[in-house]
Amino acid sequence: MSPREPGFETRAIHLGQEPDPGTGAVVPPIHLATTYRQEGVGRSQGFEYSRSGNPSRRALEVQLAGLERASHGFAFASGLAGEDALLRALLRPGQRLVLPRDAYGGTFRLVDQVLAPTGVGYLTADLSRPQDLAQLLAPEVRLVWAETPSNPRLEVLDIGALAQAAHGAGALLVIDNTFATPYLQNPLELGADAVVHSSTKYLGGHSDVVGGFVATNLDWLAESLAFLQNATGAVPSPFDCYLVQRGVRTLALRMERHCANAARVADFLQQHPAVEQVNYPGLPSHPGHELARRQMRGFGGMVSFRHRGGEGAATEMVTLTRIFHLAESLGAVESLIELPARMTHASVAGSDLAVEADLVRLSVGLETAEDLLEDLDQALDR
Ligand code: P1T
Repeated sequence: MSPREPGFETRAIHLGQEPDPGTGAVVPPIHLATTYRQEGVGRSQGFEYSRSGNPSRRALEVQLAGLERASHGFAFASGLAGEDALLRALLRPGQRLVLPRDAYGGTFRLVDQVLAPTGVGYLTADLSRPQDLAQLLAPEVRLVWAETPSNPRLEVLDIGALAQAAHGAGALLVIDNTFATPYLQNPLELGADAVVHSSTKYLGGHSDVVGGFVATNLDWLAESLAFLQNATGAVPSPFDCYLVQRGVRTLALRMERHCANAARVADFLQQHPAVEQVNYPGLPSHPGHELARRQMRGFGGMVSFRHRGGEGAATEMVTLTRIFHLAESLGAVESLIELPARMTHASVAGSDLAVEADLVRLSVGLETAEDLLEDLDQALDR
C-alpha cells in the first residue's frame, strides 16, 4: 500500500511548523532579528539579512506552498505587492497581458496606472469564453490574468480551458485564488502557471494583517520572484507572517462555515423582493454553477447582489445593517457589506471592468446564520 499523503487540515497545521528544536515549543517562535551572524564571509546558516529571507517568512512560505501544491512560494507585504512582483517577473515593455472583465479594482489600477505607463500594454476579454481567447492572443500577449470566483461579481472561469488556450498561444496563466483559497481550489493542479493571493483575506482570516502570497512550480519564475522579493523589498514582517500562519491553521474549518453561511444568505436573498439578481456560484441558477461543482470543493463565502431599488437604495441599504459592518476587504470572521462601485472598485469606473452602481457585495462571516439573515432582512425592508 502506498503511504497516504496527509490531508489538507494536517498540512495546514504542520507544514513549516515543526516544534522549535531548541526548546520544544509547539508554536514556532517569531524571529525578529534583522540580520544573522555568519561563520565566515559568505558562510551563513541559511539566512543573512531579513529582507532576503527569515525563518518566520520561510515557515509561512512552506505552509502555503504545500497547500497550493507548489514547489515554490513567496510571501509579500500585501496582495498587490505580490501581484506587482509577478507582473514584473513576467512582462517586459512592448509585451501585453489579458485582463478579465471582472477583477479586484486595485489589480486593474496597478496594471492601468503603474504598469501601462512603463510600456506594458493590456487588453480586456470575457474569459468565460476561453474558446474566443485564441484570436486575441497575438505573439506579444504573454500573460492571461484571471480571478475565479471573481471580485465582485463571483464569475467562475474554467482554469483548465484558460490554461490550454494560453499555453497554445505561448502565453502563461495566472490565477488570483483569493476568493477560493487553496482549501476550495488548487489552480496549479488545473494548469495555471502561478497563483496569487491576498492573504489579508481568508488566509489571515481575522482582519488584522495585510499580506500577499505567490506560488508556482516553474523554477525560472521562482528564481525571478526570489530576486524581486529581495531587490524591491515588499516583504511582510515576521509578525505579519506569524499572523497569517496562525490564520491558515484554521482555514479548513472557517471555509466550511463561510460556505455554509453564504449558501444560506444567497438562498435568502434570492427570495427577497428587493433583490434583483444574486451572484453566488452555489446557486443552481448561477451560470458558472456546474463548472464550480467540477472545479471547486465548495462555493465560498462571498455573495453579491443587485438591489431592485437602484443605486440610491443600495447606497442606503449598506448603511442599515447592524451585524454586517460597512467596510472594504473580506474573508474574515466578521461579516462585511460594501458598495463596490464606490468603494473597492472605484478605480475601474469608466473602464471595461466597471461595476453596476446598484451592486452590493457581502463577505459572509462566521456569525450565527439566522442572525445574518435577520440583519439583511431588516436592512432590505426599511
Ligand atoms: O489588499 P491586498 O492584500 O493588497 O490584496 C489585493 C487584492 C488582490 N486580489 C483580490 C481578489 C482582492 O480582493 C484584493 C483586495 N481586495 C479588497 C481589499 C476588497 O475589498 O475587495
